[in-house]
Amino acid sequence: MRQATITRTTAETKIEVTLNLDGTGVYDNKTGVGFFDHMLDQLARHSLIDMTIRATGDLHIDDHHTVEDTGIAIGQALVAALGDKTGIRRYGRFHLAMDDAQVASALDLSGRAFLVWNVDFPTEKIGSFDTELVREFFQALSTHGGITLHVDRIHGINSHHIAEAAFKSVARALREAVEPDPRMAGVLPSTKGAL
Ligand SMILES: [Mn+2]
Repeated sequence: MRQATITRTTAETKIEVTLNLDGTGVYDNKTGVGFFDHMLDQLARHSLIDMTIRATGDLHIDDHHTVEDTGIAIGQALVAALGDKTGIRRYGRFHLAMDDAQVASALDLSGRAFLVWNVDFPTEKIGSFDTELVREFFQALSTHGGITLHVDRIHGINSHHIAEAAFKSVARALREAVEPDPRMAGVLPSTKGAL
């Protein structure tokens, strides 16, 4: 079964993430940060990865540690659930339009963390949420998931739409990359012999 549970506890946060890569996009995400939950729900729904997340963080300081550490735990859970990556498509990409916003994502489950982030937000806040935390989340996901991740905002004028388009576009790219490739059953999609 391609599923995993990661529990990560620090002085700043306690996070539990359960993923099932072969799911249907069922989610139950509670981090105490409303907008972030809304984004995590998009990530699950559009990647078809079942996702249960519980986070208790130092929100009296701000949302930063909770968002970053959730990204770390999701990355670690992805690595655990993917195992040796035999038979997966490995690559994914998706241009996603949402109202005024268009975001393009391309990723490689390479084991090599690299984030290219070209997503600017017209506002510093979405409600009480700091827009700079969107990058923090994807940086943590890339680093701890061993993902080469490129995300580009093509255009957009509304910060909520841009953030949501980013999460949905990464979700669709991730769906493609983690999917079994029927032509690659039992084969590692690399000439190096390891991913
Ligand atoms: Mn929304």
